[in-house]
Amino acid sequence: ASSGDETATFSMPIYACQRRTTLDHRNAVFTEALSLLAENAELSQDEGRAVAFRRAAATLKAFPEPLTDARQLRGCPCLGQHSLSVIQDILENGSSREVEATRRSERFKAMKLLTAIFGVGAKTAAQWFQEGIRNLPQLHQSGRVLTRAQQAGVAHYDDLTQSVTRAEADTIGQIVEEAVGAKLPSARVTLVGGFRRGKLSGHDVDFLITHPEEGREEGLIPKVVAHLEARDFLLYHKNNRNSYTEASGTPASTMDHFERCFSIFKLPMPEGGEPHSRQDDVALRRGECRRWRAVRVDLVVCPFSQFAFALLGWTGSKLFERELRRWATQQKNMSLSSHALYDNKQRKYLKAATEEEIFAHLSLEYIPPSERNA
Ligand code: 8DG
Ligand code: MN
Ligand code: MN
Repeated sequence: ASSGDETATFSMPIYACQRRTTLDHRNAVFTEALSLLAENAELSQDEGRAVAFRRAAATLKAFPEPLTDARQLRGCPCLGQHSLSVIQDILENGSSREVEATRRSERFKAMKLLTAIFGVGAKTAAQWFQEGIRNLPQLHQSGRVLTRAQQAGVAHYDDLTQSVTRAEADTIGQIVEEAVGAKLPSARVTLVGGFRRGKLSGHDVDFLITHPEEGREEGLIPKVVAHLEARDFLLYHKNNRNSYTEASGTPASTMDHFERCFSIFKLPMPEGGEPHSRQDDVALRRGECRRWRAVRVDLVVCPFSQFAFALLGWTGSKLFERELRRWATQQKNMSLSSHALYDNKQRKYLKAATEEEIFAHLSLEYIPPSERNA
């Protein structure tokens, strides 16, 4: 293709689930800018815009070389006018005016701070912002009645806004395995979420639990929670019972129906370890020594026959998951969830024991977890 210019064009597949996206890539300046706009759209509950920016960011994460000229992007999918103008602005001026204005805006800062409270979503934060609440002291002064989750979120705010390390995730993994093993021997615990994708830190730790004899896993969460509570490992938990039936499994949906527990762990810290948070500094100045920190942990239990689907669904990234479901619906006339894959044409469920089999059912090349960082 010699059209008279020297920039090579890459052909990039449209869906993020057709691409290999590793954690390290060449265009962080651009992906961070677009991700901030996506986050802002999410905080404004503008889902359509948020997804558009997420997809644009994902395209740049998969772009194989540093971007120096917008013409390099010809043939790349999911780059709308708005995203392209942000990219152009950064190429010309080193930063995007819109992004920097958003980053500095009072609303964005307050919404980020408020939604960082565990149990507070964009809707609640927007309501509080409307009422003039901008930070934790103002939230306290307002006398708002908080849910039990939000109370825990406020109490452990500093710890929970500090990222979790891989080492901490592994320690929690041992605690969870011990508890699960005590209640249901030969149950399997798998680390999922960002850590399974190779991330070195995360906002929480996610575990998927199953047992090779289907049915044995039923009702496991309350038992494991009781075991953890007796050993003083839990600061907060909320259990959900399994509500899945094949009828509720289709159509493809983001929310699943597994038995699960959203929790805050009380993680013992190594003696004499480095202080982790501002709460530590305060404690240390008071001459106290902090022996633990709070960490968000998600526990999910699935029946063995749904394990591959649950594993795929809980490994993420969120955009990769969304793109898988979009591919299934638009290209295959199938419905994918964390429970099952339904073929609308054959009118039947397609079984799978491994993630590889699910990709094969979807006629997609297998993408390993470390390359699902879209
Ligand atoms: P992070 O914690 O390091 O920030 O990143 P992450 O591990 O990728 O994000 P996450 O918010 O912990 O979510 C991990 C995966 O779990 C993600 O792909 C989406 C999935 N997930 C939830 N909630 C639900 C849910 O209710 N249903 C289903 N099917 N998946 C969910 O987080
Ligand atoms: Mn996670
Ligand atoms: Mn999670």
